[in-house]
Amino acid sequence: GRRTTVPAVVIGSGYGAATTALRLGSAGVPTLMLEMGRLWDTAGADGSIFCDMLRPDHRSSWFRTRTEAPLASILWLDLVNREVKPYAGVLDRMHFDEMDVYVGRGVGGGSLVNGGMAVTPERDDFARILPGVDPEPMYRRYYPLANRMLGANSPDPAWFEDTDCYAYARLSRRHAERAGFGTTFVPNVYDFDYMRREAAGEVPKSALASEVIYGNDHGKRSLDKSYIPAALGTGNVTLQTLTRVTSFRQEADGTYVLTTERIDELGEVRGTAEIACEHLFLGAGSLGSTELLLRARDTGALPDLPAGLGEKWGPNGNVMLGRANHPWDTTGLVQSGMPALGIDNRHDPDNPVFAEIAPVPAGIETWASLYLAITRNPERGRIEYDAATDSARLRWREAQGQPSIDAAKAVFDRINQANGTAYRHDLFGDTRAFENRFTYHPLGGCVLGDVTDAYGRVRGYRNLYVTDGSLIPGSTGVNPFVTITALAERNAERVLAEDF
Ligand code: FAE
Repeated sequence: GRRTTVPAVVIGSGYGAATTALRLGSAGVPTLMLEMGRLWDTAGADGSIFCDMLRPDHRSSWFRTRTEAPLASILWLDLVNREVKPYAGVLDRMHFDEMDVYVGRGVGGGSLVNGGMAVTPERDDFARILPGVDPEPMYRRYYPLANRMLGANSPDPAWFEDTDCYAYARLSRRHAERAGFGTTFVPNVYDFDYMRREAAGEVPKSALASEVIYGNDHGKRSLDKSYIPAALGTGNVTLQTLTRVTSFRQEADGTYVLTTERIDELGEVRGTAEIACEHLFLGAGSLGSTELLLRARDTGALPDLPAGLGEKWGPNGNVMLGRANHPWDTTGLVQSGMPALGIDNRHDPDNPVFAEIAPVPAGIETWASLYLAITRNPERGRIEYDAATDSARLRWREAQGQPSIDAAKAVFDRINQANGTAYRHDLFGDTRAFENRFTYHPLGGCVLGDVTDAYGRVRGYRNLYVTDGSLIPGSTGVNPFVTITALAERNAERVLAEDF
């Protein structure tokens, strides 16, 4: 293959990568962003950029023959999954032995598929999560900056109390309050004014048309509408899509040389190329960045990478569960795909839980209330490099998820008791009430202060950085993307001031 040389490369285009690319570009550093997925900016034959959750097609999934939705069934019927043609679709479910990890694929990474919940952790929690980071500038400068850049906003309270599309959230709030639990509004990057106009029938529907997890045609300020156009607008950032970094090495003069593979949307390999750079930023996500570094270390390309690599991985204590609603407690046919409320039990010393009240945008009355509970499970797994398959392995045992289930159960048992309701056993393929064999929130593997210094510089090598969720040791107690973004802002500022 041919070889090109650029001053800086950013791998990936999720929160950490997009933030870093903007700050490099703004500082005048010519930067190349490499993203293995496609750019999602053009409508297909049906007039839509993305498909919805109810009629998934090839655009939904990263090279699968069948979709793999998180809610496997309703009344044990596999109503949601479909056969699809293998394609560079937007949602990937990475399979490991006892844990699956959902990630976004495409320009914007997880921001394309996620629920948009923009949560800033409480300051005391932040100090516990990342003890090596001074909270003062985080809360004075970087969290507000990240929230502003991401477009976090909140619904008009009067509209929220009135609209049919949040009947499900108000019902869950009522049930939680009856058991003595408080709820809190959760800011979102989905434009709530656009959603209000959707509800009024004034604009094309997205959040109100079951668009979530496979992308949103309208309303959502994913990274391809915020940080990434700002980065490209500096004139110093170039984006190359459908390009996967397979490995990298370092030459004697310190130059990093990446091996990349270009594919087309059907997965056909179109060629390989080498890209050389002086500064290399890894923003390929917890699994992606850790895998690239482990491969570099264990194949001998970068033998001095630290021993802590791959450690302190966690699923952010994720547990999904459903409750059965009484027949008279209907939630309506239209549910906003963007969550707006959380049950806030974070201050309980025994069972700290932050539970997002999740939609079931099935277009039918399901009599189910769904939740994604974020617990503070202290268990940690490990990512390893498997030489035989040349890929990452996630060492996480299903039993390690039990503390998450215990904490969620303590909260939702009380909610069920106070309301005379029960768990749903028909949602996750078998009869389990709690599903924690997958996570939306993979965190850790290149932990700040262990594998990197306090600003994301990888130990043992110069001009090599980690910028994404792999910096955070396994848990944030709340949804993670604002923290990933704020941390990337902080680290980029320091690195630009000192290393360029
Ligand atoms: P990420 O966004 O995963 O970006 C990594 C990028 O790198 C991806 O675009 C990859 O395709 C690309 N990549 C990987 N490997 C390579 C390679 N070798 N070569 C080239 N490119 C590569 O990383 N979080 C919240 O805070 N609120 C929510 O409401 C929320 N809901 C979620 C719902 C779903 C269904 C999912 C899956 C996640 C959700 N999350 C939510 C989690 C959030 O999206 C996630 O923490 C961030 O996206 C992680 O950001 P990173 O920068 O670490």
